[in-house]
Amino acid sequence: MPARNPMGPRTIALVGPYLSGKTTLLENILFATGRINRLGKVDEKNTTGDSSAEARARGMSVELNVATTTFMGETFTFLDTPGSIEFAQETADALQGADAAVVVCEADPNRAPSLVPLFKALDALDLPRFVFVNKIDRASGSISDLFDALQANSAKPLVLRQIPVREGEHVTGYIDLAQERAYHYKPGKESERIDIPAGEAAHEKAERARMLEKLADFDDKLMEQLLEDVTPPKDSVLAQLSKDLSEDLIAPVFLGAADRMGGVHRLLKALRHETPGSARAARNRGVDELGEPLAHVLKTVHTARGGKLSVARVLRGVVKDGMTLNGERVSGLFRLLGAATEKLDQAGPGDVVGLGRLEKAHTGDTLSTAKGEKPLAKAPVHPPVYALALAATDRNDEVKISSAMTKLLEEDRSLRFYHDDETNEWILAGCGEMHLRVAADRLKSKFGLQVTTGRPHVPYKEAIRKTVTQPARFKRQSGGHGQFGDVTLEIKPLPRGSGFRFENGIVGGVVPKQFIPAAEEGVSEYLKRGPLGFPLVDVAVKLVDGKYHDVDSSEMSFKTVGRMAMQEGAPKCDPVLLEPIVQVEIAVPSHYTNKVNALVSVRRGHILGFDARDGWPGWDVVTAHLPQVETRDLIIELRSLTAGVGTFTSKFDHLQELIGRLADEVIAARTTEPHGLHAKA
Ligand SMILES: Nc1nc2c(ncn2[C@@H]2O[C@H](COP(=O)(O)OP(=O)(O)O)[C@@H](O)[C@H]2O)c(=O)[nH]1
Ligand SMILES: [Mg+2]
Repeated sequence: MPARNPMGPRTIALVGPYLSGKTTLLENILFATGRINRLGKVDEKNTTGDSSAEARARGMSVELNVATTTFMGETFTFLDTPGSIEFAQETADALQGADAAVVVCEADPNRAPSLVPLFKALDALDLPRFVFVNKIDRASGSISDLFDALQANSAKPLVLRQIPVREGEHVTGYIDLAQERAYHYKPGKESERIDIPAGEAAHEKAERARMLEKLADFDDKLMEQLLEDVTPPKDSVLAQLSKDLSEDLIAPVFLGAADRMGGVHRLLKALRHETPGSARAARNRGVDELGEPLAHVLKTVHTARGGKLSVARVLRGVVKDGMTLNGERVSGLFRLLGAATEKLDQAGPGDVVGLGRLEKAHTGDTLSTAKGEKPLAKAPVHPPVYALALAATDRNDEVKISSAMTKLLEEDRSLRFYHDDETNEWILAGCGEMHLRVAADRLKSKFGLQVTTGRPHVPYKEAIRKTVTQPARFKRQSGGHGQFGDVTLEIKPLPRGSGFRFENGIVGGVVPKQFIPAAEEGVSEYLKRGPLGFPLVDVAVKLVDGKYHDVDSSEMSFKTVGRMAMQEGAPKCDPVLLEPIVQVEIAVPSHYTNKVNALVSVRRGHILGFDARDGWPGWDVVTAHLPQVETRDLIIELRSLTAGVGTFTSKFDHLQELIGRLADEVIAARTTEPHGLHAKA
């Protein structure tokens, strides 16, 4: 019998804070649907998801897990996303390929605010969502308090679909409000139907009425029925629930205990009945119905065996192994189960598959057999908030590291790797310390390359505060013809931001024209490292006098004497350290704004103002000037102050004098430090 599958294959993203139980839910779904026959546990490090060394070592997801299964004859691909904000790019890129999301959260009202950024991301994508309140076995408070906390953090109206059944302290099952049936959880199995416990009947009626009232907001007929006290037929209630979900008007809330398969079958049935087909996602992404085969890349992996795999969702037509997409031949087409792959011949609309060896394809790319296909929108790239300086442990590995990095950057759009010319360091930047540590670990596990990491240097500069006139003579007589140069320089401070200015004040040809650029070059060379050990800026140097020798003077001797005059003169000019100040914009929920103000002042910052965050009701943006050195670990403190949701962006603003103990420390560190990496972070 052919499978009933009017919607085609569907894709469900499992999203939510880390540790809420997404990977556990995926494992239980795969077991419940017969895709795997051994149920793993995250704590025992044997789940289908999180199979990479980096995820196993941390006991948490650090990348997307993709698994395709079938439930009651219909194909579903689950995208188990990492919950940590540091890996949010994976999540954002994956969401581009979803028909719906299951927001997995813990049964704890205090944690509800951490869902806000996620709900907002789903709103922006117009992505239908189910809320799955997990770990209900541990819930102690009332379900309505929990529901109210969730609703307070979701712009989308939520509809509670189940209430818990308790035995003593423990939640052991649920009542389905649409069906008005009660079930008892059975670990590892589908829940068992029971009678609605007598003590819960009144609660059930009250919550069901609340559910129907919400639905009535979107349906006049239901509203009339409720006003006239007519009980609406169950079928029409269910139909209404699917319609409202697929139009993204409401989000149903289900309960469960993923680790014992509680609520998993109920959730699967809801996904099967209520998730819209891939046609909606294709339409939403602007894919025309007619045209050549088209797929959207959700993730890029360089597998351990060396091959590149592009995880892509087919949105139109049939993609076949061996077909040419964007000018490259698909070499292998796979159905995915975590790290395992199974070869397929082809994939149709809605399918999520791995495509082998498309070397030019990147995450977010639109693949097609047609030339000049209009590219679909990519998820925005998360800005970097944390950086590490990176050096090869073995210098011979440098070239290999940069080519391995190219691959890691292809896998993760929020990673950046670049050379900072000011501090002469290679910088790895991204979304947090763990994000970067995982990248460094991957260099080792995937490519066998070891690196040393440290805190990046801050590009301090220095300036002078006094004008000095300094003569210098360079004379060397070493048989044959010697070297001779003589200059007098006036070294003068300039206002902040002026940079370096060289003036020629020579009259009467005491220094011949052709030697003057050479003297300037000597001065410039000196400026790279001033008296305190940092680049010297905001200075005017005027060549006011000099002497030359017909035979012995050369460009070389004037370059040398230019540098010598600076070496002798600059230390007498009252040098001062300059520290870079950046302008930061810190975004937090407004009840944290006071904490941010305190944080800014502790970090020697200066508040410039604050404003409501555009498009984020209840959030503020604090604008401030902060010393750059204070932003190196700002994100760590900011996240710990704001339950993980605070973010910031920064850009260079100006240089500012730094004096006293802090300046002494910076100067001492500079003069003792070997070149390159220092102070391990
Ligand atoms: N008590 C309880 N623990 C659970 C439940 N689901 C998951 N866990 C545990 O929660 C932890 C985090 O689970 P995991 O699936 O890795 O969460 P993820 O970060 O959302 O993928 C693991 O120790 C799980 O065993 C549940 O329903 N009840
Ligand atoms: Mg996980």
